[in-house]
Amino acid sequence: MTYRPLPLSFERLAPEEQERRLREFATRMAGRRTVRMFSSEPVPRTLVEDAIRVAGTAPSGANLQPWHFVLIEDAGVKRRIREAAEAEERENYDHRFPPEWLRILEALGTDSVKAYLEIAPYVIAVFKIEYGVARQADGTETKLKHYYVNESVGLAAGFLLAALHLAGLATLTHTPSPMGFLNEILNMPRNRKPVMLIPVGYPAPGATVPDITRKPLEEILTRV
Ligand code: IYR
Repeated sequence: MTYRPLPLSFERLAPEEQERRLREFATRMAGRRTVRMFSSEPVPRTLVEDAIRVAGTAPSGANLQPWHFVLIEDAGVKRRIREAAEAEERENYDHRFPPEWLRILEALGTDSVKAYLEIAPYVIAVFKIEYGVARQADGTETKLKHYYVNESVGLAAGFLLAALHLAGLATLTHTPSPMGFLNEILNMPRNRKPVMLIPVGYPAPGATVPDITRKPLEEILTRV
């Protein structure tokens, strides 16, 4: 099978317009912060679904789109996820994290209490699809290899965070570890592995964030 070449739809911008658009996007993105204090104020589901549609436009290895998103709104499911995540995180903070990791987390003020998993109106569970499953005519199943799965899902998650931010919503990238419990609670098959949880909503009134800074361009860029 080969793809048919289509004429590229490409908008050539005037230089001033290039600068204008980038300045606006750069300013908006610089204002994005990870939020750990959420309000339970409802959010239109269509906004979040539209943002997930944006995530699905990310580039992926061989265009295999090895991602799946579970949009969790049900209070009972959110509670079960919170309980399971907190149980793992208690182990992490009390026994599994080495001292140097605990020190770096202490500066951020995180702990094993994950109330946002219940308070935020939505939690998006991001899964990677490690391999495809093709059913043969005789009923047997064969695995279809996926390529650059971690890179592809990371890109999709980045698109998702940017889209939600642009829509005026707060997000948090949360990675309870290990998170196999998500397959069980969300009834996902074995070839889908959880990558992260993203609570989505409005910030709680008076929410605070740590006074972190981003590395300046000169530190993150090498010119050759
Ligand atoms: N997953 C843990 C610990 C944690 C790890 C990193 I790296 C962070 O940037 C923040 C927290 C937790 O969610 O508490």
